[in-house]
Amino acid sequence: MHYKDCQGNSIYPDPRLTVPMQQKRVLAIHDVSCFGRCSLTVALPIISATGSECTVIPTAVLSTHTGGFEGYTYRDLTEDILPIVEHWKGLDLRFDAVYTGFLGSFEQIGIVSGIFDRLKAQGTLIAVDPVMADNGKLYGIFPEDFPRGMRDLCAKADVIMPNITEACLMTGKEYVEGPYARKWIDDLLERLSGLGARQVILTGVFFETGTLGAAAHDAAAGTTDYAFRDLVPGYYHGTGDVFGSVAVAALVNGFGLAEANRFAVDFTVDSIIRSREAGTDVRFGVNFEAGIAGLLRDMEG
Ligand code: PXL
Repeated sequence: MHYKDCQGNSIYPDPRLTVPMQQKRVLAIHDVSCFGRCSLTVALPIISATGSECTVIPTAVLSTHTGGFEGYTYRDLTEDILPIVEHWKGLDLRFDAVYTGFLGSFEQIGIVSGIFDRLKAQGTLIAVDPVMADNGKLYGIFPEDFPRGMRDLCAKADVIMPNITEACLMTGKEYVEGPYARKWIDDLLERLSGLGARQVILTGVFFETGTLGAAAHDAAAGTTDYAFRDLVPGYYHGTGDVFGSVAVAALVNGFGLAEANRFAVDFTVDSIIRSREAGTDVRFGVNFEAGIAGLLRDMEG
């Protein structure tokens, strides 16, 4: 991985070390959608493959994700979440990151918020993807005031990763379709930072038709960096989770916000291209698996 000292010199592998550097541990709190690559079936392989231990709390088990399938099963696991964390008490577990995505109810948001308080230690990165909306619309399964719950959860995070729709819903800015003016994106990033998180990665950004990417804003450093690729037409499910998982994996491996954003954009777009070329049903998620070896090589630099 990419360990550097304050002068930017590589310190791994460090010849002075007789034991390997401490492995990072990430807690991923998402649902298990059994089919349709998203949430934990994406986060677990990506975070593990990039060298971190990936501990999980499944919040629900669904036969598929809710985007475009009829008649899916939904086993809510809200009651199991706190007992899982309680059981860990005696194990003295420390987490380098806690990463949350799709949460099914206000109650789950409240429980996860309490878990942040319990598990946050020095050096724990709290990463929240407020999964709830896209293309200007809140997903039909959520009540209209759900953005308020996600906004409160984002206030407790170190890094948040909304798309433009989610960002607008949480900040009260009117949603518009792109291409966006730079000032419009700057204002949205400011509003998002105002929710409380130090770092913001905003997806779905484009200034010119035919491109698409994400903005990485660090409020403390006063920086905004962009990563763009050519637009691949079509709407592919699960790509937000692919994106978020790579960004979290990069951040825990010591990359900066702008680099994490670049890794996430490139990995997600390459996965979309593979699935598009294969003609895969867009509900089935994207072929990220074929990109994992390359991601690992790129992160090892
Ligand atoms: O990819 C986000 C996601 C995760 N989990 C479930 C979903 C969705 C998006 O629709 O339905 C269950």
